[in-house]
Amino acid sequence: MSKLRSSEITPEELYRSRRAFMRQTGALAAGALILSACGGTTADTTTASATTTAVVDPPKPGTPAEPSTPYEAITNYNNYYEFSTDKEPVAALARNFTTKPWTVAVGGFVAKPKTYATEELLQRFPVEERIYRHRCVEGWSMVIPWQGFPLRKLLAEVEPTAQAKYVRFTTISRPQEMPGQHDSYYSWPYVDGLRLDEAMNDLALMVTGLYGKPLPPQNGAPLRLAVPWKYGFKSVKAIVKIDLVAEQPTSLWMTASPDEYGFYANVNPNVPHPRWSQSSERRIGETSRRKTLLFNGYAEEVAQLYTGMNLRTSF
Ligand SMILES: Nc1nc2c(c(=O)[nH]1)N[C@H]1C(S)=C(S)[C@@H](COP(=O)(O)O)O[C@H]1N2
Ligand SMILES: [Mo]
Repeated sequence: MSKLRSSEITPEELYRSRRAFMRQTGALAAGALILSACGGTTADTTTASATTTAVVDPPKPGTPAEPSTPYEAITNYNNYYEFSTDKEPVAALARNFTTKPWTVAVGGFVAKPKTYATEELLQRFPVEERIYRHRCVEGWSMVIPWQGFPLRKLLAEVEPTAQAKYVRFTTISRPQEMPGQHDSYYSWPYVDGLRLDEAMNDLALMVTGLYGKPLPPQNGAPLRLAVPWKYGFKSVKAIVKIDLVAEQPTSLWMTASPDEYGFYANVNPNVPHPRWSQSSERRIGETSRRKTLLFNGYAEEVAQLYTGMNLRTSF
């Protein structure tokens, strides 16, 4: 993101992304000429949405439910710098990424450190569907039907001790399969973290699936985080290590660009990124921008975590 042009907000990029999006959803196959007429083509929302039911944030009375972003878009427009700093190539580059066998080691300040195989996690923690808004710091968003289990259940099982104040998530190091990890501009492996009470919030989800299918590699298989009230970069992919720590972790993004990315990264339309506004966003599949909501619309669930904090300065 620090190398990123503030691309998401230029009309040219908007056009290009919409073309790519339509190609992915098959809209172009139906005829490129509809491009100019397809402002928010409702056809965009009709694909592959077989399994959606439980909406985590039910629509307020009189408000239409937000349709889930098509599977094709969620799985072909990916930020995953281990593979590429461009979104479109990620799916192909990640296709043969080895996700089995896989273990995640949970340790640090815990009474019962444990290394779990993915299969064991799935056995121990019943998988739920959570349809979450996903807001990237670059200014685009999706609605994603994840499957997974609340992180709090996993943390409870290892029993954090009194010294544990933060949780640090680490992505796998595997440069032989992840070409982006040869780019020494970034401090691999990808790391990010949460305060312990944030991590214990019921919304924080360990994701194992998408649209009722196993999580594809480009979306962070076999295990990634979804923290829907924070910018997307907090939702770490391909997690192999979860450490309970005493000090606030320094994320890859804080290291790469400390003036632009902080630890909290709560979605906040009132605090601009140094290079662009955060007041609105482009929902993938829509043409006009929509207003970005404080805490990405999850204030009711999480605002109490930040009582007394200055949300303008604690980015
Ligand atoms: N390991 C890792 N996790 C990551 C990233 C990354 O580059 N590497 N990108 C983040 C960013 S910026 C976003 S917006 C989301 C994108 O998730 P998605 O591709 O499933 O939509 O993943 C986040 N998690
Ligand atoms: Mo992002």
